[in-house]
Amino acid sequence: MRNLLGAIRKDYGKKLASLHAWNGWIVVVLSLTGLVLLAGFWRGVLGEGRVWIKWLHIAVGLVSIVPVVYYLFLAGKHWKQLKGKPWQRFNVLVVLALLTGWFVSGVVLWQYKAAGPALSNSALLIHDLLTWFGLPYIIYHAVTRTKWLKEPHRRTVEYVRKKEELHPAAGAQPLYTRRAFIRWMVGAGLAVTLGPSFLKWLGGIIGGAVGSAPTMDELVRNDANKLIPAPEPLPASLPPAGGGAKGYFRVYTVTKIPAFTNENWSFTIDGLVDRKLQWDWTQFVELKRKVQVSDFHCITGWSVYNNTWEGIPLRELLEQAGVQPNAKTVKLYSGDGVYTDSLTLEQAHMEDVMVAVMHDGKPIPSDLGGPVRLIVPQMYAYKSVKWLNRIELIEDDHTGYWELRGYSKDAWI
Ligand SMILES: Nc1nc2c(c(=O)[nH]1)N[C@H]1C(S)=C(S)[C@@H](COP(=O)(O)O)O[C@H]1N2
Ligand SMILES: [Mo]
Repeated sequence: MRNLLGAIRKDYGKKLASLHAWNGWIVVVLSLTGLVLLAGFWRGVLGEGRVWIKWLHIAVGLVSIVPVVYYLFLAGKHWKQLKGKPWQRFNVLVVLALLTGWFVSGVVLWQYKAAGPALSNSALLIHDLLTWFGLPYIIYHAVTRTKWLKEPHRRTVEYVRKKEELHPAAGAQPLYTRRAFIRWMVGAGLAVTLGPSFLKWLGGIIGGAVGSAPTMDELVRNDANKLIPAPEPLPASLPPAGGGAKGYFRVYTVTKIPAFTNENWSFTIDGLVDRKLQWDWTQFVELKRKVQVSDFHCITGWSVYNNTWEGIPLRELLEQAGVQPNAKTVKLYSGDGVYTDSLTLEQAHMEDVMVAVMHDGKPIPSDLGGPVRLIVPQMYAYKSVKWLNRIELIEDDHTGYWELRGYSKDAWI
């Protein structure tokens, strides 16, 4: 052990410098991949590629602890060296806190199943929070302290002046090199891409935390669907039996958000059924609905609690259509024309699987999958197909959109 420590401490300066560089590159990769994962926009563009980016992010994230641990061996000496430089010491602490915070919350998110939704939810919040405050900090640090450690003597103005005196032809050594310029550009690029998502995220958090949920109101106000008549909420729905949802939905879609009218909307049950059923909107709002209160968990770590959903239990629709004995799988189609998923017949018969029409007493807005979406409270929300408009009973298995792209078929929470 002593020898190991000795070996690590030898060539201390060089090691610290290369550690710093490695760490910098790790942060760059994690930032870029992380931002792609965060921005809803990329979900549609990347499709399958997104799953690879996720695994790259997780792998590099796990590796990111190595420089931190390695640094701890050098920390004693470094700390002494930074005596009288409180800002640099502060910086070291901030960076260590950021890296460990990201690492720990990242591991929880990676192991979301073992961690459970409540823990994943706080881990995601911490992970995002550290990103929004840590990333600008690190970019600033990278830009303003370029060449620190590597060639510390170049930082001083005297060095530049002396060099000019010695080699006047060479001209002044610029304080900011091409590399620094590139970093600036990276920083500016990040700020431009980051800014809007940050504000949106912050708005959501504040809305969620304060409980006034302006984002939900906004979603309802911006409903692109024009379906008449609006469904009348049952007494258990308005005021919502669950007391109003806690948390906020991140709007996920792999396509443009579709918009429906009475003309282009219908709902179909077909395949291996005794009676193929089809409703238009005016018929569909007449169907007898029930109310349930349930939590909604996305596999990426966020949850919305105490949702009051009003809709038709899926098993009642299946009963109406009459499922034939050879049917094994309930295939679910989204009206976006792309997204599908499936449940086994047994899963589809769970009491709380609902073809939902209202959320907290209001029609489900288009951003959240309205006019009709599926709700499967006991499974991760990728099963909860938005803009649901067709249910087909089939004999074969069906692998859904995200399941084709790496999500587990086992979606149980
Ligand atoms: N049609 C469609 N349904 C979908 C998705 C989607 O991209 N398209 N995303 C799924 C995932 S992964 C989640 S977490 C929830 C998100 O629902 P929300 O956008 O209402 O928050 O919808 C699910 N259903
Ligand atoms: Mo999800």
